[in-house]
Amino acid sequence: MSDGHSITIRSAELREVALPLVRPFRTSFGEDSEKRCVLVRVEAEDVTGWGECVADVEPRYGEEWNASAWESLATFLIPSVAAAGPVDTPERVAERTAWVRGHRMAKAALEMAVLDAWLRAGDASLASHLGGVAERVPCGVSVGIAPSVEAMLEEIHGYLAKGYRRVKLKIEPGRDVAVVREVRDALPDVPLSVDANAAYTLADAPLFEALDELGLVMIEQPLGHDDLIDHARLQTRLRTPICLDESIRHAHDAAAAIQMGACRIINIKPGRVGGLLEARRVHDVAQERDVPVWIGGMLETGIGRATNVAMAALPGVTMPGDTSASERYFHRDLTEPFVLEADGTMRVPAGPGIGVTPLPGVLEESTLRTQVVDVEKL
Ligand code: NPQ
Ligand code: MG
Repeated sequence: MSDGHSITIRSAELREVALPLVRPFRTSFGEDSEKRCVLVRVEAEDVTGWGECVADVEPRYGEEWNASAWESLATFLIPSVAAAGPVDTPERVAERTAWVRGHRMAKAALEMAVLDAWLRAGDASLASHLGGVAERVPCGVSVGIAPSVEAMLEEIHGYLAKGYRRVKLKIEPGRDVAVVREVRDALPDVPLSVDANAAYTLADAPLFEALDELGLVMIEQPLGHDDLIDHARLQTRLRTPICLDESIRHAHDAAAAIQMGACRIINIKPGRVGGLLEARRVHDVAQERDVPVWIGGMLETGIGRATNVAMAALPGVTMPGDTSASERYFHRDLTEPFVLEADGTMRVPAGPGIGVTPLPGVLEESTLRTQVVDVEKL
């Protein structure tokens, strides 16, 4: 895909930002009322690139957290990429950081920034570079665990009125079958799914057999975050497709999970698999095996949201993603807001690179700390 141009990274900057959420987001691993993440900015000759890391304050969803991402980027990842000379293709980022084991969220943020800069230098959009075919993508919405079913239903009705095409309910032990059944009874025809964020074990199979009666589109990551084999065992007992999220760390995991029957659907998150280019390989593996995929979400600001929406334009992405509008999470996004069209779709950014940049005022007001990584001195 390289069209022959290269960029040289002159400097890089890390920035931690905080944005208040419109409502607290509760999952089986905790509740957040603020989005906090690390941004990477790289400067090349005459282009700037931005990347966003999907790690959170604590390592609950995955093994990384904001401070670990910051440290791995400043100490190992940025120097490894910048000191090795011009970047003639964005694949170089993964190649030059492959010696660092793990830290996929941090690697993904750096790749995003370099890719953004490289694409801008070549005046190409991310969606077209990845092989995107859609100009608009269908969107779903993820609903946090609420204090009551009434509150949950009120929230869901609001999303349906806006046009969202699929509703995902977060579940946790004690707030699962009964809640989902009530929501299903109230909304018999709505495409509904659940996400357990790895909160159960195979001993809970009877609970999933009860959920199996509710006509769900999928059950996302019911079991261990690093498990495949128990998911395969559970899938044999269910008609509802299992969708894996946390368990898929790279394209090889995707191939293994599909082959052993651990899932029938995959949630792709570029941050979880170490970058957008690996995310495309997960997509390709699934597409070759006729397994549907969709693009997940990590409450990204407009920077990461733009790349999720670009990924969603790929031809194998056949289900609505958690690519919700900016207003579902933020009063004021870091970029121009992403909006949901009345038909429940979102426009894929078509401008160069990721297609968006932070709004200077919001960026300034949201910043908690910055660090310049002066790569000239390496
Ligand atoms: C999921 N996302 O699919 C994740 C989980 C999640 C939209 O359901 C801060 C950073 C808070 C990342 C909360 C959705 C988060 C987060 C939930 C990811 O499993
Ligand atoms: Mg999930």
